[in-house]
Amino acid sequence: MVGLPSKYAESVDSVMLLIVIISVLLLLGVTVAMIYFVIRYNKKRNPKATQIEGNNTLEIIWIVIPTILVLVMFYFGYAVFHESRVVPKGAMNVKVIARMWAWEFEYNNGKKSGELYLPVDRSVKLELNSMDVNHSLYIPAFRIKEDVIYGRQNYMVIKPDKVGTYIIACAEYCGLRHSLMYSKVHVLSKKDFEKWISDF
Ligand SMILES: [Cu+2]
Repeated sequence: MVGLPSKYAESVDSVMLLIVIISVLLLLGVTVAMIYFVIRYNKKRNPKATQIEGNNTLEIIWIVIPTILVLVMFYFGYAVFHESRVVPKGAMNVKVIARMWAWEFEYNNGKKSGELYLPVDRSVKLELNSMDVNHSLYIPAFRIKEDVIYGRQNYMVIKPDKVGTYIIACAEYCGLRHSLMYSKVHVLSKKDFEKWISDF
C-alpha cells in the first residue's frame, strides 16, 4: 500500500483487504461444497434421496466460525472507524462551508479559500457546516467521507503524511450542479503552509 497520503488511509485499505480475503475464502468454501454435493448426490450416484438427520458438531461449527469471522471484521472495522472520530490534542481547526455547489474553507486567522490547504504531518479537525442542503465531504485519497448536514455541525479528522494535491468531491446528491461540486486539497510542507496562511 505504497503511495497513500496518510496512515489512516493505509489502515482503511488493510481492513478492506481483510474483509475481501474473508469474503473470497467464504465464496470458495461455499462453491466447492456446492459442486461436491451436486456431484456426490446426483440422481445417478444417489437414486434414492438420503434422509439427513441433525448433526450437532456441524451445526456448532457453522455457528461458531461465522460468528468469529464477523466479530473479527467488526473489531478491525470499528477500531479504524473510531480512530477517525477522535480529535487529537493540538489539532488545527478549519471551518468547512458547503453550499450549492461549492466548498469554502475558513481558517482561524480569517483567511478563506475555495481549495483546502493543509500542512503535512499535522492533525486537522474539519468542522463541517452547510448553508443550504445536505452535502458530503469526500476526500478519496484519504479514505474519508462525512455528511455535511444543514443545521448541524459535523466534523472530520485528517492527518496528511505526504505533500501533494488530491481531489475533494461532494458525495451526497445536492441538486443540479452536484456533479460539478469538486475542489482540491493541497498538502504543503510546514514552511510553505506558513507562507500560504499568512498571505492574504
Ligand atoms: Cu454538494
